[in-house]
Amino acid sequence: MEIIYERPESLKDVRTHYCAGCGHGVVHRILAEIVDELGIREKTVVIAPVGCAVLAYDYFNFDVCEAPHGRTPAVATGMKRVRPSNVIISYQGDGDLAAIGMAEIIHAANRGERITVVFVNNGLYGMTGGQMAPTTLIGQRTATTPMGRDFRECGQPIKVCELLSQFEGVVYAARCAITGPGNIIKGKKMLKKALSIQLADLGFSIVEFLSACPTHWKLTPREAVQYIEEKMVPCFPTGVIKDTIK
Ligand SMILES: Cc1ncc(C[n+]2csc(CCOP(=O)(O)OP(=O)(O)O)c2C)c(N)n1
Repeated sequence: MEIIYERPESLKDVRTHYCAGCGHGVVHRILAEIVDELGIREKTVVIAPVGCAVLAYDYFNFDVCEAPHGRTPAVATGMKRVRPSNVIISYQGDGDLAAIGMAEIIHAANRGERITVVFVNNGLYGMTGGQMAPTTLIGQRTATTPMGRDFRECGQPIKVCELLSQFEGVVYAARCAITGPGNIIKGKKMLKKALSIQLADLGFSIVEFLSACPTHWKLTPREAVQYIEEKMVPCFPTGVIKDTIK
């Protein structure tokens, strides 16, 4: 019999708390598949954020460590330096990474910490009720920008991968959109490369996932995918932004 579907060993057989259409579940699945494929389950540690992925330890079948809001790069740094043969993944939302944790990520990237960052960008604070994040689009309505984000009041959306690419310590930065099987497979390839870079001890790597939050975008899951393609991708172009290991 040909097996066409199997749950990765790195993913527990439990229901998640994620809303219908949320991208976190897809990112978990991709990451679990890669960890299985690379045979690194016994040495992988995800540093989980404060945000909707806070319960990641319930879903991954490998070690997960919790960090205060925005501080996963600091915890990841400590763990990687103490246990360099482990694979350390800093898993972060956009509020976590680009708002409260911006200083952490900038300095970890600048130091070229040998960690991999999984950056799930859904354009707002999901867990706390859909407030504006640094990545919120101009004109996007959120709980704290009910009239839409205004540049003069709130600045422009911050392009994290482009920003971090300026640091020499960053060897790989790429962005993909969770908008269908083709793009999800592209994202998986990016993340596999990022983790391979860490395994080869080459430097800091980050993969950004443009990810839906139908609940706070007030869209159906299908409309949310369209929103990513039509609104997010023009602002946050997908593809490899920096790759020094070609
Ligand atoms: C020090 C601190 N400040 C604020 C909060 C409240 N808080 C919890 S999650 C969150 C935002 C999470 O948004 P994001 O990182 O974008 O992740 P998402 O939930 O969208 O996946 C905030 C502000 C907190 N837990 N700790």
